[in-house]
Amino acid sequence: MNLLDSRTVMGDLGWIAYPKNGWEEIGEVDENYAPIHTYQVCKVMEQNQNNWLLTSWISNEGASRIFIELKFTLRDCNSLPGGLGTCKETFNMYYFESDDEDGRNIRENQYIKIDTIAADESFTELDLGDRVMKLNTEVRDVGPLTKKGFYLAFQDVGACIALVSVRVYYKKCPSVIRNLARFPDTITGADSSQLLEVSGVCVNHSVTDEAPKMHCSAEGEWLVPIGKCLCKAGYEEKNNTCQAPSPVSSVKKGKITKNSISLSWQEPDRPNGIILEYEIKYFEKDQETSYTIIKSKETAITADGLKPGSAYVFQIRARTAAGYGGFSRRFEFETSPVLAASSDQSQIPIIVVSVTVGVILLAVVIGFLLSGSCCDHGCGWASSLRAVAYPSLIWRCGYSKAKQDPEEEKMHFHNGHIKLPGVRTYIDPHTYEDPNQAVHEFAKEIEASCITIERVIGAGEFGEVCSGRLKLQGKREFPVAIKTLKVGYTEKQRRDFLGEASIMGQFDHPNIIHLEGVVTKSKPVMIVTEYMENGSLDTFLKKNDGQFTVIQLVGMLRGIASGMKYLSDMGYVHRDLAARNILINSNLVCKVSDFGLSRVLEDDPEAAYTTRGGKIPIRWTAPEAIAFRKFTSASDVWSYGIVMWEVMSYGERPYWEMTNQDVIKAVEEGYRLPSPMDCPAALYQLMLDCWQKDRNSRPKFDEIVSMLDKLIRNPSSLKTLVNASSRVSNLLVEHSPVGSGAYRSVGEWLEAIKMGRYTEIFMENGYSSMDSVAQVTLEDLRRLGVTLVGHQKKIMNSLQEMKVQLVNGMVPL
Ligand code: ACK
Repeated sequence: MNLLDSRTVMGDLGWIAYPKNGWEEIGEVDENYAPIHTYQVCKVMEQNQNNWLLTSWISNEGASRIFIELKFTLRDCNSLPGGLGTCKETFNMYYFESDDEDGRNIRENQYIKIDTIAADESFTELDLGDRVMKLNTEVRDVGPLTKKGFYLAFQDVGACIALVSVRVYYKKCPSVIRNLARFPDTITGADSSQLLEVSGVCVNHSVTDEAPKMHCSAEGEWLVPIGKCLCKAGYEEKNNTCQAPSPVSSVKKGKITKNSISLSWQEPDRPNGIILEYEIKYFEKDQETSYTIIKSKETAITADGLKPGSAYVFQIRARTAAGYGGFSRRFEFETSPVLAASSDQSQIPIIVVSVTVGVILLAVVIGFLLSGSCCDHGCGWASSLRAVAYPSLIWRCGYSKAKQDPEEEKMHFHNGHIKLPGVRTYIDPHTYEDPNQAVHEFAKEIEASCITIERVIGAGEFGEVCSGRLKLQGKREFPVAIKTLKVGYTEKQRRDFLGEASIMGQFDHPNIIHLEGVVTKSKPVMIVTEYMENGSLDTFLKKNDGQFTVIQLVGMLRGIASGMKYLSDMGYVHRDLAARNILINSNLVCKVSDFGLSRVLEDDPEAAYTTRGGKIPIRWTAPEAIAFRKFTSASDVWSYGIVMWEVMSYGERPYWEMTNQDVIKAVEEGYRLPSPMDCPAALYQLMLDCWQKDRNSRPKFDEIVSMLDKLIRNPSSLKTLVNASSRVSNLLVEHSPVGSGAYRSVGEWLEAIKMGRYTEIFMENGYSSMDSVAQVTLEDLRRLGVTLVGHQKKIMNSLQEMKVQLVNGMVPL
């Protein structure tokens, strides 16, 4: 946000030059006759110059850190005949804070110096002949500011300068909507490393799921989104807003008997998405406190078990992916009176051709009628009869929820009470008799024609992984990832492949990969998920070695911990948590994925799992899970510690090239991975906590999330790094690249720290032996062209570490 831009001021700038014959404004105009406010001074031949140019008062509009961009040209003193003695090639910039414009007359010595400004490029008379203008741009920042505004001043002490433009601005994180929460325009903090925590406000028709927050960086970027809002029941998420499916407007009665009423209706006029199911609420007229809810995927139901000759009120609402729409108006229908109806047998279609078939059908109907009240009375003989009649149906009693039909479920309420299943827990698809039913319980079926496959992005366990686009009815096309099942699969492979979708489909969290649906009715069988632009985290970090701020890395770790907290709350143990199984999107949001290996955590806290012949990822797995297959959320926490280490070391392989057997032995003997380079001490401590031998002493995921939140809120707590000597003391096995013995060559050393790209430059500049390398300074690195700060740090830390090890007598250099 500009506070001043001298190029856009049409009239007088109102700046004052002192003395009057120092800085002078050149009255130039541009091609539109707008004034160009250029000030120049060129008293290079005269001694003791002290020329001031004072700006008018500039309001800081509440910003506490402001930036000043200067554009200027400067004459090269060497090109000035005879001027060398007095000629200068710099000028000074100052500021003075004041709440109002009264500060104008303060003395120059009350101004505070911001910096000496030098030119990157100066020009000579020759350049001018060729009309080459060498315009310099310099930016400085000032803060924290405590008053309402300030003046700037430019002091010339004998240079030949033309100040072409002055732009004063502050940075802000522009208002955005993220995860359905609106974050306001936020002026960045006063400190250049400060992150401001900003709370978001849920957009209309949405409610808080987890309090939405983001962090505004000093650079004006939003970082580390936390929490989210969800559209209220009946509203659907569309372009960062929530709009509801419209209510069902037309309901027709069908067949009516003394105990049942059949209804049908039409889809709402504006479904605003795909209708997943309908909810039909009904109750006996004037008995609203005791009602029944039926859920149906069809646009027709039969409400049975009703009283004869009684009026019933019905209301229907539709559900899309975002939730329920509003209920329809009330529709009232009446059952037939007792005398008017013949009997319940009237419902049995008389299509039987033999007495035997008729008897079976009758048994089915009796079973069906009795089942409506089964859960009210316990699951006695009625359910076993039902089980005989419908052997493939899942029959779940115990919480007032009965499946009447795969497409329909019914719940009874009294005085607003229903015995709901309690806390939502993960259901192991293996508990389903028919795995196909599990898939369709938790995953939407998508028609293959809605998917456009664009390109292959990788190979999965069961077939190719592609990127593409999904166009659902009433929704905009959006990018997706598509996992395919290769042709010629066995039934077991199909089941295992779709098993992942049955697991993923049960989760709904911003840090868990989101399942869009499955294609099972045509070939190839596919699993469609949200698209994560940056792919898997380990590859992404390796590709971007040293490129992120610590806060960005902690933001990634926070996301993973939050996703894992959600999974552990659901009683789900991942068992294969590793950076390769985390996906990262273009906003650097990390999501847990790969639910292939995982198993449910049963109610019994002592329950342990056996791997059904599956491989255990040794380097990521807790010792008790390796030794006696005790997989719990606490063993996931161990793996999380390894993921932290992978993230902080930009995708380094845990325990490097040690063999699995050596890793198991070292860990068992109490050895742990050393801190990654440049790792904040607080983060390394957290890793060590995750790697406690006693699994009960490890932090829980909710504690990890809170700890990371605290660090994000207070970034200065991340400034204390694990120092090189304490890193060395943790090197209990010889596995660090720099600790792995004397390097035979500079090339070998640079390769080991993944800086091999600089080998040639080192050699060309005379750093051909490890002895000469030991003398390298940061200045030398810059001179050699190692400009990336991350790379400079990596090389300097490695050198420092080698020196410490030398002192400790650990490694001969
Ligand atoms: O590192 P990558 O690019 O990210 O390569 C692997 C590859 O497919 C095989 O798993 C990529 N991948 C998997 N799921 C997704 C997804 N949802 N979005 C983007 N890339 C994905 C993964």
